[in-house]
Amino acid sequence: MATNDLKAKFEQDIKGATPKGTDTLRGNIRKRGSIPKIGKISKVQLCYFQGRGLAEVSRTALVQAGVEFDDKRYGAKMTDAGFSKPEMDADCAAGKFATNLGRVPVLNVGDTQIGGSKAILRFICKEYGMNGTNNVEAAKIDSLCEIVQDCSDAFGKAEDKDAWFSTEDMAQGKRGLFYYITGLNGLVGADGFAVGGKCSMADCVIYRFFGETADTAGLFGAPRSEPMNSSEKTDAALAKSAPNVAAIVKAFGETANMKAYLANRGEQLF
Ligand SMILES: N[C@@H](CCC(=O)N[C@@H](CS)C(=O)NCC(=O)O)C(=O)O
Repeated sequence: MATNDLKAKFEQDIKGATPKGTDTLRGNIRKRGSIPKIGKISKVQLCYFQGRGLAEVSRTALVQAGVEFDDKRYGAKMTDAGFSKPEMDADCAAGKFATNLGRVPVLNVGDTQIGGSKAILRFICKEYGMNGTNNVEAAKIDSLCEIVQDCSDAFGKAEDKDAWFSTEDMAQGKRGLFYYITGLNGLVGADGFAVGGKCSMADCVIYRFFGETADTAGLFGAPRSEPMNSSEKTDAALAKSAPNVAAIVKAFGETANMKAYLANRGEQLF
């Protein structure tokens, strides 16, 4: 079937209409509990705003896995009356985000709507081979993602952001970036991948937190967005104390898929 026909079929499916021939496919999805890989067109749609926020890490997971997906992005702007997002509101009223309580991100996979940024990321990584090759690797990946989350939470709470980058104090209550990245460095691979010598959810999460930068429209803050508000300081800290983590960030951003995605990502609202 020609690519355009497949795309039209996909769009009809997303709208709820069932084109001829999809019943067997849907039957197969139910039986296998899995997404069909139909050549280069997969029936995957990720809905979020025209910004990075809670969806970007899942977008990059799909990108690294080579999954062609409908990257549905809703516009939004700040007005005197508040946050305005009419298209998203209309789709919300139509029940399109019910599984995330009317919020985004939502992932549509065939007939299934998956709500919640973390559930979406985990699903994508399990479905597309980015969650390790056994339960032990999966647990390591999970653990690394949690450590990055701990680091992110601690950065958010740190009152002195300069001390965050400089302190080497390891005592509870006094820890800064150094504590997290030296520990993380010892847990990840030295080959540019966090676990198992291949790209996994942990690499996606590490890149999102330590590597992701963008010039944005600044809808929710500064237009220039950098890891922990400073690529320079983050890169210097990784180079000094966490070369394995630095190598993961570099390798992740330099894949052909990521380069193509970033070149075409377009303007970000935030
Ligand atoms: N825990 C949820 C939070 C979802 C959430 O707060 N989404 C925001 C965008 S970042 C949203 O849809 N806000 C619009 C609204 O609540 O109407 C997740 O991780 O998906």
